[in-house]
Amino acid sequence: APVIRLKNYTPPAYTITHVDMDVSLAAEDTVVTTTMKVVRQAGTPTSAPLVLDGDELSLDGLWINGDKADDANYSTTPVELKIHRLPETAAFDVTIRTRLAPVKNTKLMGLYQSSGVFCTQCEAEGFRRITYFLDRPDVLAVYKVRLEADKATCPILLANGNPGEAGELPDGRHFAVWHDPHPKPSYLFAMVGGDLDVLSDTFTTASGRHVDLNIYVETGKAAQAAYAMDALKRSMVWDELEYGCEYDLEVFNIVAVSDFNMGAMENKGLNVFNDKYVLADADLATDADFANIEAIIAHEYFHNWTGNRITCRDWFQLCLKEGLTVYRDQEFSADQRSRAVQRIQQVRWLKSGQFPEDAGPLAHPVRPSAYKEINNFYTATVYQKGAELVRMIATLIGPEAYRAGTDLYFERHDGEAAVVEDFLKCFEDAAGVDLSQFARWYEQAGTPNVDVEEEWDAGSCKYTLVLRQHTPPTPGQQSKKLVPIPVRFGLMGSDGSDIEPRTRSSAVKDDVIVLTRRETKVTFTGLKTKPTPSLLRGFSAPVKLNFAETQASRLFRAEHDSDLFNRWEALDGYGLSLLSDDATGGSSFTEKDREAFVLALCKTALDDSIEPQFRANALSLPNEMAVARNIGKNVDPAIVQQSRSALLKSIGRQLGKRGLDLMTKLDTDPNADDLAASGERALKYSLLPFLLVSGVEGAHNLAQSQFVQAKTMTDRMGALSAIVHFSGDEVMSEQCLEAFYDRYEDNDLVLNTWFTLQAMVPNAAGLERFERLLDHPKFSLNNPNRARSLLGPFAANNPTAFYANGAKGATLFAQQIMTLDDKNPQIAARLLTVISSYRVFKAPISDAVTEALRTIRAKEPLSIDVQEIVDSLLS
Ligand code: DPP
Ligand code: ZN
Repeated sequence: APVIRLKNYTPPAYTITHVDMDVSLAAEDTVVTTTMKVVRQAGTPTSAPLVLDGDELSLDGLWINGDKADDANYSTTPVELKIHRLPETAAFDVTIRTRLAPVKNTKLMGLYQSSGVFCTQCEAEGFRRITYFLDRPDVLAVYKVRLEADKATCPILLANGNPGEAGELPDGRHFAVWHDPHPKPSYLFAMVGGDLDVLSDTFTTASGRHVDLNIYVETGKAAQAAYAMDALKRSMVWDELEYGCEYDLEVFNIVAVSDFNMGAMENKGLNVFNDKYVLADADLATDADFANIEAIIAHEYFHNWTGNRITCRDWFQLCLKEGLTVYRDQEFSADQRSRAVQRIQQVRWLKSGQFPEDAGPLAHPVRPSAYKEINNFYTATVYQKGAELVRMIATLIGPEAYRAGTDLYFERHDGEAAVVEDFLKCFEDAAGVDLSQFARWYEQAGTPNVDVEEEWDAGSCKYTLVLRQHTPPTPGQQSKKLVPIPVRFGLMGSDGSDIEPRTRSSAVKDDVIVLTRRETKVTFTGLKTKPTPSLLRGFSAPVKLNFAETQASRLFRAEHDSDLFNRWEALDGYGLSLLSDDATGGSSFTEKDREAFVLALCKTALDDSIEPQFRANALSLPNEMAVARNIGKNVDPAIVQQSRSALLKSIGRQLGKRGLDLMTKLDTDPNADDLAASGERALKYSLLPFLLVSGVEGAHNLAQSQFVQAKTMTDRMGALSAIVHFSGDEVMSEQCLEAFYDRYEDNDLVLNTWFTLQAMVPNAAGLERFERLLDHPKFSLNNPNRARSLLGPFAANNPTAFYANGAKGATLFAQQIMTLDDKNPQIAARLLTVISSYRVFKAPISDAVTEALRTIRAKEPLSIDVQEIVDSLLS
């Protein structure tokens, strides 16, 4: 497969300004007739052929300016339609008729059916599976779409934009016309036809525009869309207030489908969602599910301006819309919920998903420079690190200049397909700063390290911080340049309060030290005693901070830091070092250090003056994979697990009856969108595992009664998960799993969580269970959510089971990936990336994975998607 390179970008020779589609929907034989107005671009000779993209299409007719094309004038290959002789006029019409079988489309790209509902997914390159087209994001057209279908099975017919004419047709068919006035790239095209229920509402924009809001769901489930609707309205208000962005059509439609490759898709005026991110009520969804729904509804809505009104010139610029939109949804969630807790969760995700990517064989810059299959680049790096880059810009220039920069971006580039440079230029112009060094963050892969040393001169009362940056090499990028790193900081006095820092250093602006050089030295004066530094507050840059701080100082910060994020970070970092030291037989921690950590953690857990959701996060110790990656090489998963269990037990014993009492006290309101109640539930179920593993008297009974009397899914899942993983009582575990299954057997979304929970059962028993679940009648590779629910967590986060029995799990996993590759290569490739840290494990284990990867590589045919990932993982 060819490698596509950023440096080879050329503007299109022709563009398409108008598209008029007529689609007659049928499962086996959909007919699509598309008339496009083609415009020859300046400099293109009239002899230049028009080359349109296509993928698995069957061409059924071709007309130029309404005349049937002569066979000699065009040719097709599996990936294109080339029209040789064209009218000499600057603009002309091309009409193409294609025939599709949506029911056979297992790749879920283009037009397909999900539980009988016709729907589309066109990002990145799915539109070319519907018609031949200039399927690239820098070709923007106005679309009119006429849909027709059988009225009984498809009473609802939707496309982008505003609704137009609709009516009856003979033979029980009907039609609907949709018109989208905003020019858009083809990846934002969408259409839907099916029998769906709807939850409707309205919204009035700041300037008084009336908007109809509709969320379409499987019949009988409209009530489950209520929280999504509420989140949508809050998103619309927030975007007006925070970014001055108003909605721009008469309707905003969302359709939830059960088979979907991504989380959701921001098609103009017609978002299509994985139903996992729409459907919820207290009995069916956990508090975490609600939070995800809120974030993803907001994310897709925010794309209306950052992605749709201003789109990307080419797919290398994906971060331009995704990094910015993730940052926007993160800030939205922070405003709706607890900012500190949101930040903790974002950083957890960054460190567990993006840092490993940046440190391993799949490392790539936020703006990659080459790819084979663009679907492989919807990554944590493009999304999460991309968001961190926008956050750093906001930190470096301040909130007012940041807002001025985004205002300028919307004003200057509305209606355009832009590049990262355009975006940065807006902040340069608005803030009067030079971001040329900052631009390196977009080009350079790898997580920068910041090594910190401190010096205290008691005689002159001077305290100096020395910060040095270096970025380790990544595949294909050996030497790294210096990047600007904003380190938000504070100096803490001996009573724990912040001291006003006094320095003449030009690297310091307010509470941020900006590292632009290899080494930055900052001296603070006027201090009576040596301060305790709190560095990288709020995780102000996506870097790895190495500071040889004493354990005592860490605990001091955990207790007193005015930055709540850093209080969490201090505990988390302590736990990670302690577990890594234990698992490698190290001697950095004394028994006293260990006790001190256990005491500090319990104190935090039991401290009613701190918000419960924060305490829950503090109690969630680094998982086995985090410890394994931190150790970095030669890891034995069994030993990591033993260390972790031992620590869990110590903490549980220390919590003891006080932990149990606290749990009992946290008897919360079942109202799922009450944030205070959800915080209390989070704390409650983060305590339970400790109490169970350490055998605190009464914990076993409490777990069981919590499960039986559960008032919400959070209660039910919290109790079930603790019972299965920590009670050691197999009989009770099986009974509860069965009861859960009986109750939710017919609810696919809930059943996914039942698979996920069991995919995390450790050791050989977990491997056996995994094998049994692969054969379970409800397991299927056809539904992406179901495939992910079992394969993902097993391969990503359950090392003792995955690598048990000579890494048999790796072999089983490889077989599933190969089967999936024939159906849905995009999902197969994505699932495969979760094992990218396999090389941290000791040789027999990593060798077995290499073997499994070679087996996949030898498969024929093998999709480009999977091939590209396997090649990287093996390199
Ligand atoms: N739908 C995906 C997202 O919103 C890709 N654009 O991130
Ligand atoms: Zn997005």
